[in-house]
Amino acid sequence: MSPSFQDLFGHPPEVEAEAPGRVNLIGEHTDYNGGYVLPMAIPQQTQVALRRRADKRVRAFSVNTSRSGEILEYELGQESVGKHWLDYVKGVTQVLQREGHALTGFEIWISSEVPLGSGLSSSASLDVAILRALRELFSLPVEDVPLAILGQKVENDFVGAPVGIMDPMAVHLADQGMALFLDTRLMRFERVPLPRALDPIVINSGVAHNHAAGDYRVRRAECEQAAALLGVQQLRDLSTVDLLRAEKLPAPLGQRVRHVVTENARVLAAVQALRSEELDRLGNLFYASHDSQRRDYEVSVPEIDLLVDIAKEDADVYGARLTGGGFGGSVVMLAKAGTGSDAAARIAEIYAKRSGQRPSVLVPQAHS
Ligand code: GAF
Repeated sequence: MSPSFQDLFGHPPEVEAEAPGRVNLIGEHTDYNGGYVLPMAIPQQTQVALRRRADKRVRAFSVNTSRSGEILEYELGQESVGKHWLDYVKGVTQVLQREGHALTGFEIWISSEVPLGSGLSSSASLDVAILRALRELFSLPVEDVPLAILGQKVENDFVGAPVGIMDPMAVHLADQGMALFLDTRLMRFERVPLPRALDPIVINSGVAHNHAAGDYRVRRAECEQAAALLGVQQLRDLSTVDLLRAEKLPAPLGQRVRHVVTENARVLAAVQALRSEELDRLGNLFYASHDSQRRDYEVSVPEIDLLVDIAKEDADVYGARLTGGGFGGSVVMLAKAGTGSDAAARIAEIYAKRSGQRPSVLVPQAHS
């Protein structure tokens, strides 16, 4: 059994907080282009427990990496990147202090059920859980959207992952059974209920990704370059009529633009399809999104394509697509209500046999 806060530190915590992982239903690689996204929370959570100290020392323990009770330490104001889970704690304390928030040291216990490197936002879930706990512990005057922005800063400015705003917004503000329709430029959001006729399924391919690594950064840079060449601030400013112009850009910029522009349109169409419960249409949007990620944005891998292809053959599935940053991770699927668990088990079994990978199935609770 893993040690509790009391076992490790000899007293109970003062504050406990949690934050879920997320699955993005549709709207991939649109957030850093000022576009639309449609994530929802998953039941898997990151939990943290904290207690203040009188000095500047932070003493941290993670159930996921150390069952033997090893506590890692650092001094507030002396945060340095270690390419380690402790970076998320250090990143949060550095970002908060730089924003002028007064902290003292603390003890922190962390436990996460969100699988790492699975495209389900394990890191944003950790950032937001720590931010929520510190906000409560030190009564910090931080509102909800600014808290999500701080989560993004931890990733961008400290960890060095050039991610967009979707994940911290999703894990902080999305609800289970409700999609969070977010306009990332205007930072306006709306919660859209999932039809009762749908079971969302998530299957983790078993192929891990890492966003601090090169490919995500390259895609982001390609989008910025394309926007500059087309004379717009962000690719959000383009519509389908601009695609002819985009085709004349040096390869592969045209196809990157095509993905972002068509994906933004698919998010808007998906929100309509959710509201009108047009489930076949929604499923087709999922498949179209996957094709666009596979051919135009080139963020898929053969294992993920295999999962989507197997889903296409399943009579209970409306649609399937790669979710999250890509280069591995998970597939999100929409199945007929009541069939989700069985369909997921079936698809995962075929996939395991054909790929040699060890998939894991997560079936988010569809309705609140
Ligand atoms: C990752 C990033 F963290 C998000 O900001 C987003 O860009 C996503 O990849 C792709 O849609 O999850």
